Amino acid sequence: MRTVLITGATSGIGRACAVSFHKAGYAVLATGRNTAALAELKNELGDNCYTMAFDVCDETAVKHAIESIPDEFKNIDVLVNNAGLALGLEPEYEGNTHDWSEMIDTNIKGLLGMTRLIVPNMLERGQGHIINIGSVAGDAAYAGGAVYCATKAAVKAITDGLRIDLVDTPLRVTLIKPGLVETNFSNIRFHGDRDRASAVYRGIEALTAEDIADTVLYAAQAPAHVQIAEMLILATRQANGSIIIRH
Ligand code: 8X3
Repeated sequence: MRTVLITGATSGIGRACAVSFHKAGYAVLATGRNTAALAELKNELGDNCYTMAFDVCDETAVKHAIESIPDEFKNIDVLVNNAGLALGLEPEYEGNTHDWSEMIDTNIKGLLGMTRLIVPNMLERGQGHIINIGSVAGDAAYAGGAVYCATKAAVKAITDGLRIDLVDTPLRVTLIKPGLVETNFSNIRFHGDRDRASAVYRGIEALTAEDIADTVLYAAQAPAHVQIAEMLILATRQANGSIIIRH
């Protein structure tokens, strides 16, 4: 049985990935900060699911959690670096520096920390796949998104760099770049302002978390000689991070 570790598995794309990979026969290591949501996921998936509560930004907690993974889940075949968030949509000159730090810490440093801890074991075993969740936001900046877009551009560079560093190994590295996905993403971005969050998805059929989980699973299940380097998945009435048609 293959094992997948998914960060940010308590909601949205991460949770949908946990459900999809489990259905596809993987043992799932689901991680996140929300212990109640992790317990609910464990309850839903049952066997072959192990949950670990930690914040990817907390280096010590992450290290401790990874060291304490039970033997049957220890050999991670697929790492899905999904944990990430957007905070705020203000012009850069009015942005909140705490929001910036949290995005940079989670989206960049958290992803790097997980990669640094998990990849050496994959290399020792001569197999593994790292799938990073980037964003259309990493392709070009959009109004009010400077720092979020920068973190996702960093995820693209970090993913490409890792692929270069691992090119002479059997390991594969994939970047998945979702566009407009209707999850809790905007609610978090707008600090719980539900009206503002729901307006983001009004008048357009947005992607679902399951749509993205399908692409992550597709990349993971491609034959060993096929490396899906990058996928950009947009809503049909979306052309990029800025051009979105709402009726
Ligand atoms: C999420 C997509 O376009 O809201 O990363 O930034 S977008």
